[in-house]
Amino acid sequence: MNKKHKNKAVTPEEFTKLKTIEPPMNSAGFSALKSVVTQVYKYIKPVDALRLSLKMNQRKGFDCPGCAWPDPDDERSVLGEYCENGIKAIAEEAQKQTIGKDFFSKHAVKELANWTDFELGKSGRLAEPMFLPKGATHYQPITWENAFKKVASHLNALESPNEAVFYTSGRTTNEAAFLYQLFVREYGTSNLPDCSNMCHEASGKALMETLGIGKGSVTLDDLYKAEVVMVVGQNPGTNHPRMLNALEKCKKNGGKIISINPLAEAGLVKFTNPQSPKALFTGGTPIANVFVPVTINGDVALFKAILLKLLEKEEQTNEVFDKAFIEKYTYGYASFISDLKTYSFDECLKASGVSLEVFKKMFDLIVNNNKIIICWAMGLTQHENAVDNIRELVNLLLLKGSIGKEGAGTCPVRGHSNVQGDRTMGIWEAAPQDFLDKIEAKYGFKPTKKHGYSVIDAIKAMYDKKAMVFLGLGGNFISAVPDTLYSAQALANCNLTVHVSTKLNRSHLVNGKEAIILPCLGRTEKDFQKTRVQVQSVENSMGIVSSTKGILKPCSDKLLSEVAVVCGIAHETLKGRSNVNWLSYKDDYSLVRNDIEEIVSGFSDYNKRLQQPNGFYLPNGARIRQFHTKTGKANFSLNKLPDWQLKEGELIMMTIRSHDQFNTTIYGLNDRYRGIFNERRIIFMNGQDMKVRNLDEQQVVNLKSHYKGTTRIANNFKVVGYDIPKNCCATYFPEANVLVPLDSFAHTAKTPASKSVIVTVEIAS
Ligand SMILES: Nc1nc2c(c(=O)[nH]1)N[C@H]1C(S)=C(S)[C@@H](COP(=O)(O)OP(=O)(O)OC[C@H]3O[C@@H](n4cnc5c(=O)[nH]c(N)nc54)[C@H](O)[C@@H]3O)O[C@H]1N2
Ligand SMILES: Nc1nc2c(c(=O)[nH]1)N[C@H]1C(S)=C(S)[C@@H](COP(=O)(O)OP(=O)(O)OC[C@H]3O[C@@H](n4cnc5c(=O)[nH]c(N)nc54)[C@H](O)[C@@H]3O)O[C@H]1N2
Ligand SMILES: [Mo]
Repeated sequence: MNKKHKNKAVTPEEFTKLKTIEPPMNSAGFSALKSVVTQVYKYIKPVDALRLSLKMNQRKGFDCPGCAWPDPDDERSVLGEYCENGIKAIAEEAQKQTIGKDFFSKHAVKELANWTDFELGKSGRLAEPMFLPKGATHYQPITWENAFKKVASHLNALESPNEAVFYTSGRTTNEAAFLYQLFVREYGTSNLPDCSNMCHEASGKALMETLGIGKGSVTLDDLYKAEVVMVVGQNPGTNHPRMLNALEKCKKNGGKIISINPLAEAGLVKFTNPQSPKALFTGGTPIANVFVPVTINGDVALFKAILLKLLEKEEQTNEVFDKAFIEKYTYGYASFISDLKTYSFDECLKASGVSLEVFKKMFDLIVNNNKIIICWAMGLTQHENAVDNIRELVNLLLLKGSIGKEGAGTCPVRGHSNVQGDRTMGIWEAAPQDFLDKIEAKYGFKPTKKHGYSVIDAIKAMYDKKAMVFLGLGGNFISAVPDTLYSAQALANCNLTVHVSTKLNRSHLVNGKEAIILPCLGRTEKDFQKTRVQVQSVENSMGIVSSTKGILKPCSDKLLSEVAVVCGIAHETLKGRSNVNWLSYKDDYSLVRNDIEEIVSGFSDYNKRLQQPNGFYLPNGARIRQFHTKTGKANFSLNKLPDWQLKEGELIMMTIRSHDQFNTTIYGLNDRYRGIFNERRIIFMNGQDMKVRNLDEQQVVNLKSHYKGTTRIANNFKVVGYDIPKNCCATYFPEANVLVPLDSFAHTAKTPASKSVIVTVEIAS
């Protein structure tokens, strides 16, 4: 048992007063508009709200700081290319209330640690740099200059640069990300863990190996033209609402949508486009033609069942596979087929938890069409066999020749608005050698070849005191990572923890011996530097790079941009031994882009092309059937059925997002589309599973996770009966992260398996 790490303040356990209703089956529409208005007026002035929504995701506007869904190249809605949750993201960032020295002198760190994430977020925008000295109870103000000196002196005091960890969250722009990784490499390490490690790392690994590029292959236009779109392990109604517009367009063009998910997520079942007044009154379009309620982690089994039936049909009719494509572009077909034949359809279907009737409906769409797109997100990537999940769906696309042609391909739907761009810029603990060689050629220092720590390795290193300084560029490390109590100890073991942030969060309160908060500008704010208001750039989920420029006056005059913070730390740390003129970049970001152009392929004429109204597409081999793999072809892969089994009394648990949160930022306590109000400490359970355990609605239970002989406990959750497959249950991230074992992660990708946690449920005494 993990008693050693018991620390209640890391995760407050109180209830807030749950109310439930039958989940509504449609999303967006009037309720979304109402929710937007309430959220916005809570925080910002109506005139700012209007200005922001008109500029959001518009050409020459700012990129929504929410998700990474792309903007249409052609018609952008005049109402603003926004969604309910995008508006919530900007309202959260653009709020006028600020917190600084008065707030921190009033509230001790220990007191704040007892606040919920919702309460922490509501307190306001961080307004000035703060420092927590060793042994102090309260944060106190520090000047920027002294803050940089403090960070530099800690970094320079380490025995090896590998004793420092440099985390990045995916909101960081290309310019800041490029400079940050350059600083870290010149400082001497490649310890660059990022939120991608917990997100689409498994997609990157699987796609690189099979198709030669770690990104998706489709464009928005492909989505409009697809015959079938499979949405697997993704909840777009909440997490990528503008994707529903694209799916709606696809359907209007005759396309069919399949949702593969343990939950009938509202946005996929019925959707009312808030940008279409007519739809508001008519009730809108149902999105999914077939809903396939797969069991948690039953996807490899389901895909194998599909592949087996496709093979059977192919052998009967000779019309199912795209043989010309397979012959010309792929590798490993014969061994793939002979491996597939070792599985039984009945066993695979049983393991997937899907009925034959639903399977047939889904299968008919797949077998009869050849332009197939598969979209996926965390429901596939956060399992131990996550890489297999994705390789298996690639097998399906390859058999159908559904890659590198119009209306077909891979669509891993990214999370943070620039998470894909950060990786392109070199935020990568395992960056390829040719990238490092280019850095050496340009800047004249030799970046270490040694791979650095990913998120899981960084936590272990800090726990074992092999890393002593933690710096986070954005994000909320302690709430995002698995195994909260172990990870809290890891951070507490550090000499210094530093966060560059816009909002107060738990990572500022679960700190090292000394701690610093560096407040920075958000996307919506004007970034005025010496030469002019600066433009920055981001890359969306479909590999399009575009500009972003804030429009509001910053909420405090003591904020610096992320670029300025990185340059400040780099200058102070590497003083006298740097080959880079760090301070020059912060006056004029176009200079950063000139450097990026030389180092990162696909960015020629960066400054010029950024001025194009829709930005520019990065090269994408898979999109044009050029597969840059070891074999030079698209590779079939052999994947096993996962071998986990539940013991008596155990359930498999996924940790998911509610409708009112952006990752660890909690906008509110409701999850409207699932009929949940005013509570986050809940566990969704199947009625039969409740019955055998004698559990009633709203019964208070404690959860225990079981992994390789170790038990982790999270107390006080209320049971909510829900339409979820038997033996499956769901809780919210980050409240349930205490239960996610640090050692349970995707093989080869190390994505924490936070969607397949094995738990037991016990009545609280
Ligand atoms: N408003 C808002 N937008 C966001 C975010 C946010 O928190 N709020 N987060 C952003 C980020 S960083 C990311 S990565 C994305 C996340 O976007 P999603 O991946 O949609 O987010 P999750 O809530 O984790 O949802 C996972 C979905 O997978 C399903 N699922 C879970 N396990 C399985 C499984 O084993 N098989 C299948 N087939 N399905 C499964 C769940 O029922 C759920 O519908 O959204 C981004 N956008
Ligand atoms: N159990 C479980 N755990 C998960 C997941 C899950 O599904 N289940 N999902 C995982 C995924 S997909 C992800 S991506 C991670 C997310 O992990 P993170 O990216 O680390 O977390 P966020 O909650 O997005 O970070 C929010 C904080 O970022 C700061 N911030 C916001 N905007 C800006 C900005 O413009 N600049 C700077 N410098 N700071 C800013 C604010 O201070 C805010 O408190 O969590 C992972 N953890
Ligand atoms: Mo993510």
